[in-house]
Amino acid sequence: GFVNKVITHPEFYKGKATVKFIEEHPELFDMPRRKDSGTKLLRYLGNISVNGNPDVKRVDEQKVFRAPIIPEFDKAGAYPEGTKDKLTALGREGFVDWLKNDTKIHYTDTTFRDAHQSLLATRMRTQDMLKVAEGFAKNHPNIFSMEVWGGATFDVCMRFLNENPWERLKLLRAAMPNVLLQMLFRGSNGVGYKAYPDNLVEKFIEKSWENGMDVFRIFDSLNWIEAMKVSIKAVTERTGALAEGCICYTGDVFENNSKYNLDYYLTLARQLEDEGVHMLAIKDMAGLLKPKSAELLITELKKAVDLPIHLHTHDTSSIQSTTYHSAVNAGVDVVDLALGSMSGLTSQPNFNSFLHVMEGHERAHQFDVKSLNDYSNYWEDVREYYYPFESGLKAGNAEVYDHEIPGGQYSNLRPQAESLGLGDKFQEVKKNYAIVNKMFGDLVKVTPSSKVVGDMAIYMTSNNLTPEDVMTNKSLSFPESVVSLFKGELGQPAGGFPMELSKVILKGEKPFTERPNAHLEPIDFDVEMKAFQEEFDEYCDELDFLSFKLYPKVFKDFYNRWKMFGEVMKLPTRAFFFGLKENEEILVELEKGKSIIIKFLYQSKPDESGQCDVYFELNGQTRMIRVLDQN
Ligand code: 3PY
Ligand code: ZN
Repeated sequence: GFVNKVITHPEFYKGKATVKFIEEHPELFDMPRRKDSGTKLLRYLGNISVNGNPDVKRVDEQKVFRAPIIPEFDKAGAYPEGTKDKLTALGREGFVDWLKNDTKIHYTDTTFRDAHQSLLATRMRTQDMLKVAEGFAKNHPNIFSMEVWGGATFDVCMRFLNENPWERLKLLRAAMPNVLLQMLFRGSNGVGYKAYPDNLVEKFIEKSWENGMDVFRIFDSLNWIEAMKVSIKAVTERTGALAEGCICYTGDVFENNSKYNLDYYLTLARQLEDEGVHMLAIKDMAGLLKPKSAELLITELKKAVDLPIHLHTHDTSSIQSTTYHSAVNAGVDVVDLALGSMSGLTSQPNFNSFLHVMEGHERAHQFDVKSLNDYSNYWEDVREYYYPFESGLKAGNAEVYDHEIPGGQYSNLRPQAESLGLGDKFQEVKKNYAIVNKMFGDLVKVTPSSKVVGDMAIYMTSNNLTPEDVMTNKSLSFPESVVSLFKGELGQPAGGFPMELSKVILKGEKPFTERPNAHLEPIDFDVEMKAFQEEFDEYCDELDFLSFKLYPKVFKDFYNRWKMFGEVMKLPTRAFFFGLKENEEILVELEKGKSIIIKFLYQSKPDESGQCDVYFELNGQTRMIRVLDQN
């Protein structure tokens, strides 16, 4: 039946099929949803074992893995009271008052989101988080929040991990019911890279709240408050969650001549307060905030607004714990840290070590550091499975103050440059990044505006272009993202776009200055949901529909792989990325209390048509899967 349909398909048979084959011919895999999950996983493992995981570009056959040790916790015990319970008990205003009046410094743990987004290309799988989520929430209920969702994770879950991001949220919520869960939200760009219709943004926020989200950190990639209003209002009016209005930090607050001076930040903060946010975040995505600047900025913000202040940075320069120390002295309320082995460099500063910085400080907050070290050790071992996604950065770099590349982008840029054959021109890419920023009028650079600057820097590097070439060479066709930015599709930067360059890039087309979302038709949820269910079968719910509306192509591919391969999120991480070795056996828990044992026996050499027979044992029964060898 099914497998036969595939292997006799002319494209597949001729050996032309690639991984894309599956995505382009979903009709071949049309079958009832409840078809044996074990068989689907065998199909996945057979494919990975023969052809490798297409997302893993480099396999180290010598790599030795250690078994991560899950720190102990009281499995039967109740969850101790945490910040989520406090929010429920006090309500939003009461909670905010409590936070403002508490003299202790509070911590957000970014290990489950920004840390792996910035160090491991966002590839951390839900399973590795879930193994320690309950224990962490029970052992460290005094954490302010766990950043677990949003940013790039939504896209990457579907695109590369074959996971449903909503399922991740629900599972983490269930495992950590006592502490606040936090997400990063790109304002009118949602968890994507472009503007979405307002009512989609609103619905997304509503559903995120219903499924467990407590704190929405809302920013705009050009710090354009206009573009944040819909999201802020959605959180304050449609949910019981905390709206954290977020200002992105760039340049240096001491530079009075820059448009990003102290006044700029204070004005934005007041505007956000007027919009009704519950907390204020300063998001230092590139790690540019120096200790003295933090002291000035936090001190003045505290005077300007009556909101708790949450500070976020990246440790690219390697000195950002000193910045936090200054910020704590200046009265910041919460800072973002990552567990030791997932911290540093383009990630957040080291949680475990920072607790030692705070030893003896009047604002110290007691945490069990020994236990946090156990969690750090767990992540140290887990991180090894993700070695293909390591950026290769080895030490802090002071050049960040020149190029201002955000942490998450910096760790990605070298692999991106390498994939375009610019591996030995990485220094030039960084220089061009700074040059492009100047040409563009000095922008706030954070997803998605940072991507545009990066695209242009790579474009100029690969074509050997100078700024003069850009202005004078009429035949250049600029990257699509650059044209879109200048059209106004990501909103308006402080001071507007440079006019001359704008004319060159838009080649006469007129830009607009109103909100990009204002041009987008609202979604008719009833009508479109129906069409969606018809296309993707009735099991796809409204959450899947939101995924589809945000990322149509990514969702479709994800859905087709899910039909083909089933619940791959249940596979152990090593097997998911690297397949199984001969005689290797894994236990896969399909649902609570229902596990299967899969053993890889062997694979035949490919026959004339390129097919391999891959033999497994599934719960002791021998099973064979035919896989086309694409090597
Ligand atoms: C994101 O938008 O994903 C970011 O982390 C920006 O810093
Ligand atoms: Zn960040």
